[in-house]
Amino acid sequence: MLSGSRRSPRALLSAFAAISMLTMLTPAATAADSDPFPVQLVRVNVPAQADRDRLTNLGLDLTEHGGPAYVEVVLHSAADATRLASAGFTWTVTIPDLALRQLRNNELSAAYASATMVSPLPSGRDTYRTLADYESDLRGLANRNPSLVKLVTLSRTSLEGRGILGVEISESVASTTDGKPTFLIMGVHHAREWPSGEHTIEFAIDLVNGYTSGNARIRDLLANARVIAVPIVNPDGFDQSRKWGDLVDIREVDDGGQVTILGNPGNAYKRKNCRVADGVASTPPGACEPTSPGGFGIGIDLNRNYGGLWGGPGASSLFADPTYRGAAPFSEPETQAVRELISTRQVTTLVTNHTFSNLVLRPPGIRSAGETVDEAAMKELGARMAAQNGYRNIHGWQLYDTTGTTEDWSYNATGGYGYTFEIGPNEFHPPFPEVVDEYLGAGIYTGKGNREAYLLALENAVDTAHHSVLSGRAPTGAVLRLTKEFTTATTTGPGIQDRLESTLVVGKGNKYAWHINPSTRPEVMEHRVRLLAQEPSREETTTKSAVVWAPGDHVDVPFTLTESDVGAIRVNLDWPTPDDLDLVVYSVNPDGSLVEVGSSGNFVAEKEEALVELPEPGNYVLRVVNYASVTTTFTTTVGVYALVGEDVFGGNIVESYTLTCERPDGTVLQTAQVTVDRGRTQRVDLGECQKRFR
Ligand code: 0X9
Ligand code: ZN
Repeated sequence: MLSGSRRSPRALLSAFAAISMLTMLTPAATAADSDPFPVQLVRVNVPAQADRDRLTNLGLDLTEHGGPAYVEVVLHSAADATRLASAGFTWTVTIPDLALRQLRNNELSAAYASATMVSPLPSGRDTYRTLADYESDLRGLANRNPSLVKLVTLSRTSLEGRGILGVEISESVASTTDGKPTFLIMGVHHAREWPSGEHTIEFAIDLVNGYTSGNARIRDLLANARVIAVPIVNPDGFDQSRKWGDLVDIREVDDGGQVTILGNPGNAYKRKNCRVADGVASTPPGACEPTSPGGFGIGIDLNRNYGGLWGGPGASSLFADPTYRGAAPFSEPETQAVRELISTRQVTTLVTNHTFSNLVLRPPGIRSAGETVDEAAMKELGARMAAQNGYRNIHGWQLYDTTGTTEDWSYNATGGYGYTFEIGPNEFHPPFPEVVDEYLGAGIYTGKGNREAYLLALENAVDTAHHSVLSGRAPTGAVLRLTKEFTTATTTGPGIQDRLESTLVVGKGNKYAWHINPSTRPEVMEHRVRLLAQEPSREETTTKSAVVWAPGDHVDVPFTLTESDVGAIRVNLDWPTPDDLDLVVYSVNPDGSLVEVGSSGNFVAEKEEALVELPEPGNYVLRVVNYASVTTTFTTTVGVYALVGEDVFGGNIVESYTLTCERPDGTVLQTAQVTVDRGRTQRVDLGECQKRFR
């Protein structure tokens, strides 16, 4: 038990570290005889962006954990190591044996559980849930709170026939007339990322507890929003990973007192779903059990299977690869289920939880897509969330390109803000105390953590500055239906047909208010598919050395853009010390005055990069500001990127919804085309409908 101590669970954890060290020091055979290669986590050196891109294309199991010059990768077999070495990469080992690590983590989790009666989590739990635990907790929450919580069963079942379950939470949850915006939070697209499910369900329980106990902030949020929490998007994969996570804890002690691990990690580190082969519609019993080291080959990477930009960089076309994108966009029932959920609700903000690397990621997922039209607002919310958990606030692509991810589709198709959280510093499913600390915050984040970050995301979902509202007069009892059909661009293939359709029943008083996403999609608003070339057509590098300066001083580097019709210039700033320089890009007016056209993102301990889209030919100044650095040398590199791809919207930069007003039997009484911008309320009175409705 915590015995009233205010020590964080992680402090408790270190008390048990000594115990686990004994286990670690005991020489141990760790893998099945047939494959002596221990599944391991390694840190691969990628000094340049080109190396990073090359690594992304090797088909290895990349983690989201990386830094300026490395990416961490799971090696599942000797063949993986050979693949890496043959491509000329070097690496250091971070976790030499993930099976041993699993064993140690299980011990630490068990020690925490036996020392804890009730954890400080909203549920009080002190161990990772199994799939059955998730199901009974979700059902229990709904059963105990019928006016506040509704069980949600997504429209498709998994390949092994499991339901994909969630809860919807809102004051008067059964109402069909309130027009509230939806906040969606999800976990476990990737089987092994257990904390992502825990945080999702704990947030749901937190909201229910807060509402029930009269927390004013939470009551206000649930009066104005619907929250949908889907902790396990990939139930088949999770069930394998969670089960093998326990099974790996099979060991025996030989005569010499040495510990031998009998199992390899099995599917404990499985990532994908349980599709056994493309076109095989369901997974026979047992077919998802591990057949290769780590059980890794089977399945589709659900976070590469969404339609947006599907089939592009950062996703594999090979079935056995960890980031296999699937046979077609939305080929998997799990992503179809999420698609249908988002397409039928007005999800104004979503968080999709993953592990690990302490990141808050925002669109776009691919570097060549430039910046989104909502960059300023999404960066700002990202920064506020990151201030709660200490994570870095960056774009999805900043560690490696990805396509076909959840927000690649959801943000582009609906305009709802979307974030990927990469929870935790070191590993996919750490000892349980870390789950507690990441949720509630520890150290300087005590009382904040992901709990507070999610609350900020939920506040954003209800903030009318960030979505749109339709309101007006319409007959009580009529069904309002809002639809939009369009083609979502994929990278490979002709694109997919999307249809958004949601409904609202008009409540008392012959009036309605409906919180929705803006009618014009972000990329249309920005008048593009504006894709930049992958490689620069020209690069100009300038190195300054023997710079004498103090914090606050700056050095200007001139640059002239001679080319016209350029897609973007990308300015990178590099220097040898791990401290902070800033970068601002100005264009120079004919009279010599400067206009700021770009600046680097404010991420800590990262090298700086600024993007100037559609730059005019002319003179520029790259201003290097010594924010807090001891370096006396730095290098600027300007890449000139051509515009590739065409403007598929044909100059049309406004999209509308079709709004119909119907009798409950579906008879359409009035149809209107409705255009509404983000941050605006549009009045639409449905007088014709009112006249004909009875
Ligand atoms: O690669 C992924 O799918 C995510 N990382 S993980 O280690 N959890 O697998 C990161 C996706 C980030 N990119 C976007 N969301 N665009
Ligand atoms: Zn993930």
